[in-house]
Amino acid sequence: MVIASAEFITSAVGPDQYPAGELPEVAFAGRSNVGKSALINCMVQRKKLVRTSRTPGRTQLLNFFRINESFMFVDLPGYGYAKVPESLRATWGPMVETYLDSRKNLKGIVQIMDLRHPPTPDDIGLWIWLKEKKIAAIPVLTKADKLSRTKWNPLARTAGRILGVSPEDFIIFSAQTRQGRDELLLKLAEVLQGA
Ligand SMILES: Nc1nc2c(ncn2[C@@H]2O[C@H](COP(=O)(O)OP(=O)(O)OP(=O)(O)O)[C@@H](O)[C@H]2O)c(=O)[nH]1
Ligand SMILES: [Mg+2]
Repeated sequence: MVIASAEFITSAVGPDQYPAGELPEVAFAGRSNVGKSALINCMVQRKKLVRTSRTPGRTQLLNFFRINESFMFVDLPGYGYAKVPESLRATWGPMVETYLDSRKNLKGIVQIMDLRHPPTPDDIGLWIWLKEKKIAAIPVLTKADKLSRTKWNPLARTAGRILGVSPEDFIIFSAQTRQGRDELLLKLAEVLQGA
């Protein structure tokens, strides 16, 4: 799959604001600041399609991007960041859960975790929840450029033990070096075709 075009469509909180139409969607989920928005920018090869930030909690709404005029990427707000205001934390859960639970267009989730750290309780919770809901999930371990290659496989094995995933099922990724980009494109094409 080649990504030839990408455009921001809309931000949404609730279902009445989700874009109309039948285009299939893949959503990107993970802890706040893990690199979801940077990963999307890397996939579409645009530096600033999606806003990224050193400060966790940058993405606060569901953001929809139309790709190749034929499917959507949805950037989800991150979870597990304690310092977001209580008011926001109270809306995060319902906002993302309602989306994951009700969105007919949703074909799968890219679950993004930090290669450097073992999956957090929130990561494990989301992973189990997606399995229970039978939502296709692609596990990605990102920020690989921050570690030497020799550390990648041992860390993938640890993450695999924690999530119950075989280590080679992880895509080891870096938005900086584009490590894993081609592999993720292949998986995305599979998920979008409902394979
Ligand atoms: N070195 C390196 N830095 C990364 C990578 N991915 C993201 N970052 C940095 O990590 C920070 C957070 O990235 P974002 O993409 O904004 O993270 P996010 O998951 O969208 O965060 P929220 O929107 O707050 O949930 C930024 O400073 C990015 O530049 C990566 O693969 N390698
Ligand atoms: Mg973001």
